[in-house]
Amino acid sequence: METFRNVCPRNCYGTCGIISHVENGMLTKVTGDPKHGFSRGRLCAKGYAYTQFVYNSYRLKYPIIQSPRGSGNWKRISWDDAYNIIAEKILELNDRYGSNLALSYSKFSGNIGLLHFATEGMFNSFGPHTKPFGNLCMGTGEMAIKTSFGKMASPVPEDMAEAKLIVIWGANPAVTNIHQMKFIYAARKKGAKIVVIDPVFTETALKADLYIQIKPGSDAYLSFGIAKLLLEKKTPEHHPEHLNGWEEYKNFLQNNVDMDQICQKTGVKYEYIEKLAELYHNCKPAATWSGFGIQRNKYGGESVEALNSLAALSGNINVVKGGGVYFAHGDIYDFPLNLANFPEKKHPSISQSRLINISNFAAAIRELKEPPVKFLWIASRSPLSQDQNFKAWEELFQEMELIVTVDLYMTNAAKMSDIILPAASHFEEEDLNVGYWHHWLAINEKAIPPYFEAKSDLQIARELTKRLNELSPGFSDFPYDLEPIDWIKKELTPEIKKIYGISSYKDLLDGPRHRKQIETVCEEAFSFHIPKKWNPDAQDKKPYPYRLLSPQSLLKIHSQFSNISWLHPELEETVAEISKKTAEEKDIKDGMKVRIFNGHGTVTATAKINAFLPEDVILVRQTAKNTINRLITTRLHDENNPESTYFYDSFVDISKKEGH
Ligand SMILES: Nc1nc2c(c(=O)[nH]1)N[C@H]1C(S)=C(S)[C@@H](COP(=O)(O)OP(=O)(O)OC[C@H]3O[C@@H](n4cnc5c(=O)[nH]c(N)nc54)[C@H](O)[C@@H]3O)O[C@H]1N2
Ligand SMILES: Nc1nc2c(c(=O)[nH]1)N[C@H]1C(S)=C(S)[C@@H](COP(=O)(O)OP(=O)(O)OC[C@H]3O[C@@H](n4cnc5c(=O)[nH]c(N)nc54)[C@H](O)[C@@H]3O)O[C@H]1N2
Ligand code: SF4
Ligand SMILES: [Mo]
Repeated sequence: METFRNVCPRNCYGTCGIISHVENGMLTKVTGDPKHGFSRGRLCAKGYAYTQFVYNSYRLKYPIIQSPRGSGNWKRISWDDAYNIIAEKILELNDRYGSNLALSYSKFSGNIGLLHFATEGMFNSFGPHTKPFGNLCMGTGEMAIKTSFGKMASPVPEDMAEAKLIVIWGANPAVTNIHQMKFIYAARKKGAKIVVIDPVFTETALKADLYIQIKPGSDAYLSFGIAKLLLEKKTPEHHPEHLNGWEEYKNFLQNNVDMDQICQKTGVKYEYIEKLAELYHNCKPAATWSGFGIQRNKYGGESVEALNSLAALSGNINVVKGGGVYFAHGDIYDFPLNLANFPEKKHPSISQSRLINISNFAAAIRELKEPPVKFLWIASRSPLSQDQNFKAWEELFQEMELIVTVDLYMTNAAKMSDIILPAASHFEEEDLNVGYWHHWLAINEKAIPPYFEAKSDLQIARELTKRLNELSPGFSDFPYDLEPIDWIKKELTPEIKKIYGISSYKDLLDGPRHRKQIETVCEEAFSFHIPKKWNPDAQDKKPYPYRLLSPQSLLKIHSQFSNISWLHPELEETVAEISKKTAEEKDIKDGMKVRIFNGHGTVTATAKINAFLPEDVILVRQTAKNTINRLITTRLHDENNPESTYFYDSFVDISKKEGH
């Protein structure tokens, strides 16, 4: 039996260290890496199910092609044939339009290892193309953190154990970040108070000392209310006059913030706001956790900025271990990211790629002319379960001349592709991983041979660019001779080695390494911001009566893991949680089949009455198949802004299904 070090590369707070146990080339067991200081030898249930994720009858084994598109009439082809068909189409489009602007890709977070930027690197090596930008998950919060602090930084999450107050705004770590719970419990053991602010009474709320049910999108109001009460206490420490923007912020709190309006806007009783102000006043250090949930609506940026200001006013800007604003950090940007930043090949007349906002990808691509996009590559992405605006996607698919999906499993989008290439799992390839929550760097070793004919995204990029160059010399300047380990070494520059205290990648084979110098925020660079448009009297227009909240679920990462029978022994059904009042008004009983609908379509679900749910909220967890995202279409404020998608700003109606 041999063991290897792996890293869970899912888009998850954990980025856990894994020890894989291998016998005769087979992965027989996975355990947590005890040397990983955040996950500390543990995985979540999904992590422990990795053997079934790797060896699974639903996993894609060979390149396949279907004709006609969407028919399900799949045929196995060789890698050689797949590369030829793809390369010929790329070259033909280049001939037709005189550039590669007709080529685009949709890639997001299936595997967030550094070598998975091979897709971006491959497209850059073609020269100007049509390129997504932004981050549909945390773009809004990232911008807000940078606005307040001048940079992205987030404290060491293990230090949360030292906080005396932990206020979790719109995160549900008992589901989405289970390892963090041990640091939260450790803090509580030492006397810390835990507060959860969420419209939904979540699994995390259940563990809290104080749960505050807030109206979605109103976190900025609540934090201004708390700040106003702190200001009125007149303790000198709550008058940080030395911080940028203080006077304006103070005047705003004094003159524009009305506590009755705050209670009305947030749905939170005055006594609870007072209680929160007391806690922020008395307990230091205080950890303010800006969850990703608060920034999935159009007030998200303002909410995150307002929480940053509250942390500053309460004297909690990262000065004491355990305190500060927790959101996510940008450690990854310290790496050269040689694949993501692979220089774009020069084109004689086109200076750069066309940029498309990932939060409006399908609709924006469809509007492009001269040339239109005709070739789509989908990798690490499940748009027809995770994105919004399905109608635009479905129309986009019609307009493409070739769609290639690289994935481990048959996703909804893969079903609409012409060619599917089977992707390797992280046990079958090398990689280098940094997370966005904790500050550990880890190497991912190749532990087992690829499953049937699966290949890593990097291997595919190497082989396809090579084929392109054979057919059209000089088409791509991708260095296809470089092996994965070469790319790993290239990431470990002298500065990176210093930051992590290593001398070579080999040190990582002994265990993950923690960053030596943690990027911190400082008071000098901080500035208070007040909302640009402040109009508490304004009423939000609701095109349909219920707000649809569709957060993450425990036993999946977005659309992934739904085929793992250890986790999902039965076919996943879509469950719509509704309030008692909604149930009465619509004459819906527990377990009944219901229709949830809006102008974008209808999704059927099974009703579940949730006695704690706000009356105007319907809660549906994401499912891979009968996906609720069909009902989600949100607008961007501004095409050029890398804001997240406002998944939680969608409105629906509900009725019982005929026959009930
Ligand atoms: N098990 C599991 N873990 C995951 C994932 C997964 O799919 N499954 N996904 C990973 C990824 S990519 C991400 S981005 C993270 C996300 O994980 P979290 O940061 O926990 O974010 P969400 O699950 O989107 O939402 C958290 C909570 O925000 C609440 N919420 C919604 N709107 C508001 C609001 O306006 N104000 C407040 N205060 N609360 C609100 C929701 O009810 C929800 O309970 O989880 C990661 N971890
Ligand atoms: N309604 C609603 N929708 C949401 C959200 C929400 O809260 N509510 N959350 C949003 C958020 S926070 C996020 S992060 C996005 C996630 O959106 P996606 O990144 O599209 O999510 P996944 O479902 O994880 O899909 C990733 C795909 O990559 C594949 N994959 C895994 N590893 C590899 C690999 O090595 N190579 C290749 N080529 N493919 C691989 C997986 O099998 C899977 O099909 O979803 C968003 N969508
Ligand atoms: S899904 Fe998240 S918590 Fe589970 S093993 Fe992977 S990184 Fe760790
Ligand atoms: Mo995400």
